[in-house]
Amino acid sequence: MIVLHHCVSARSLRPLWMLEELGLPYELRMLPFPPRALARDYLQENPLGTVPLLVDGATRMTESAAMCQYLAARHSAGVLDVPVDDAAFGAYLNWLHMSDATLTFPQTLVLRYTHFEPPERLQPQVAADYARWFLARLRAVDAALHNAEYLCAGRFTAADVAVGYALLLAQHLGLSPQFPPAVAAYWRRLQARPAYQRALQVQQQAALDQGVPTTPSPDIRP
Ligand SMILES: N[C@@H](CCC(=O)N[C@@H](CS)C(=O)NCC(=O)O)C(=O)O
Repeated sequence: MIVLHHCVSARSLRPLWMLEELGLPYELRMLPFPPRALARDYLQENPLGTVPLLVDGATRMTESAAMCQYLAARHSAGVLDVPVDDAAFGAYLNWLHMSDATLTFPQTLVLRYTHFEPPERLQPQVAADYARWFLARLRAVDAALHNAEYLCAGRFTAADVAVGYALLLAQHLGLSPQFPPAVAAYWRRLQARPAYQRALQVQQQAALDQGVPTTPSPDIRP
């Protein structure tokens, strides 16, 4: 049984959404955010203190985009993955990596320097610069969607889940009104997917059942 350690609407939503897309059995272990401070025992499971942590037998993973690739390749050959001999394989990997390295990363600086640091360490200029950085990087997503419904391979893949989470985070940060029209329409398409909606419901119910706050992690103000 796959075990996923998760905080509400943190990056661990990527593998949760994938698990729902694939209809796989899994156990969801909810943590308060940030686990590093509020669930110290979790450091024994993952010394980084971050979510997600995905455990599948002897496999332990701590990178959300890699989990999307792993689950797609191992559990949905030809459905949500793109095989190595497909012409879109390189684009698929590029989107998966871009989802976190280029699209989520600058937003974590916005979050940190707008909300998470103590008042004397807040950095409005850093936050504004990295919000602009993120919106500029969205141009690649916008260009890919001008003549396509999804990012690559002419169909919905794990890359759309990974990039979709970056759009959810942007929505929490108040950046979604600045999405270009094609990105806004794509984000609406992704949110309409039954598996995405199930993932949101499942995390809400699991948080209630496990006594963890239901506030989305990006909205928490320490
Ligand atoms: N690159 C990693 C980043 C993991 C990460 O930083 N997760 C955040 C939540 S979105 C976290 O756990 N932060 C808590 C902390 O840094 O203590 C991934 O994509 O999974």
